[in-house]
Amino acid sequence: MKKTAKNKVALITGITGQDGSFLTEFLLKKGYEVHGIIRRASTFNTSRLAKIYQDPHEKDRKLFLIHGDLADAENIRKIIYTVKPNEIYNLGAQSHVRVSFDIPEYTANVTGLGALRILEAIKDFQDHTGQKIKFYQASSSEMFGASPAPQNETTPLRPQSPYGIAKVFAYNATKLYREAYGIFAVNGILFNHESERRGETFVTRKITRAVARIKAGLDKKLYLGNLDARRDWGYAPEYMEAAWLMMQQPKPDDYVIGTGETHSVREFVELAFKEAGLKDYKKYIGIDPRYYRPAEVQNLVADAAKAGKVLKWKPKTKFADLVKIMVKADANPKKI
Ligand code: NAP
Ligand code: F7E
Repeated sequence: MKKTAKNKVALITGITGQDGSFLTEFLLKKGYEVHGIIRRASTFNTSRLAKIYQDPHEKDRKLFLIHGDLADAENIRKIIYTVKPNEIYNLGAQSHVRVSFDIPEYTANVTGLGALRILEAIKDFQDHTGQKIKFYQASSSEMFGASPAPQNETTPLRPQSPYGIAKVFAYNATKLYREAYGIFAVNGILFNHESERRGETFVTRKITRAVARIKAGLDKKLYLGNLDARRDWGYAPEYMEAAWLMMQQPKPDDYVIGTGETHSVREFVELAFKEAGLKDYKKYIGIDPRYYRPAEVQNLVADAAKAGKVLKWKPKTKFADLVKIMVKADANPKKI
């Protein structure tokens, strides 16, 4: 029987993250059965899934959460053999660039080797069962590192962080398993994408939360690092649609996804404060060198022409609207 979206099964690593939650909503709407790997934590870590959570006792459930970890090959293999997914989206990672300088080995293990563990399990599964599994790797513009902008699928990879190096490893493993074993494996090379669900220590969300707290009188200052770094910032839900589109193509390939616009951290700060009605942003900003990185990626700008042509994907949310969405969502903070 040919699988339509209505009876397809997806397995997502990193389901509790920003992207995982948007992708899950998107796939459930399409009729997929979605299985997500979550890490055991001493506190609830599924808050981003609250809206779509389904109780294990519900009949005709479409969302299933399973404990696991990308560092545990045996567990990953067991999950793949049990779930028998049609599509795997590998979004799980130690995804913070600054933190990767503090825990480089852990980052390499989870962000780099994690992808290899899944690819190996897919290879074995396909050999033993004859059933095909498609694989999506969450590759990153951070892999381009020091390569001048704009960056596309042919730009040399010159990573500037342990995170970037780990992503290059996973990217190359994905390409190799596609070329050597014929696995349908794609790299989505996504530039920075943000949302109201962005982790609180990434710069955009750190700024929009601080703006709200300063406005409410809960904080006086926001401490940041390099204000001159430039990023190509888009809106996360749109990027997850692009990931899905890559998996629906007749042939596996790699695609750059981004807006083609670049803005500095300083511009983001200025606009976010202005959006909240706080005019002189400089009054509220302090520079703390602890947020500098031993090596920095100065400028990222996506050339996403291939995705436009092949996937018919175009970004919809522009920079100013993204800032607006995030400032609005963080308004009225609770006192903590
Ligand atoms: P995120 O919010 O930091 O989410 C990361 C996810 O990975 C979380 O669900 C986290 O679980 C999980 N995870 C961390 N360590 C794990 C481990 N050892 N085993 C299993 N799962 C683990 O990241 P995101 O922004 O959604 O990004 C999704 C993916 O895209 C990541 O691979 C990231 O590197 C990549 N990427 C992101 C961007 C971007 O701008 N957002 C751009 C390019 C690529 P917990 O909730 O338990 O921590
Ligand atoms: O930093 C500068 C910082 O941590 C953006 C991840 O999703 O996108 C993300 O990585 C810029 C950098 O994101 C602070 O130096 C200044 O130049 O928000 P960020 P990132 O490093 O670009 C890529 C594509 C990914 O793949 C990653 O997973 O902002 N910056 N002051 C600061 N950054 C932070 N975090 N905190 C500051 O106080």
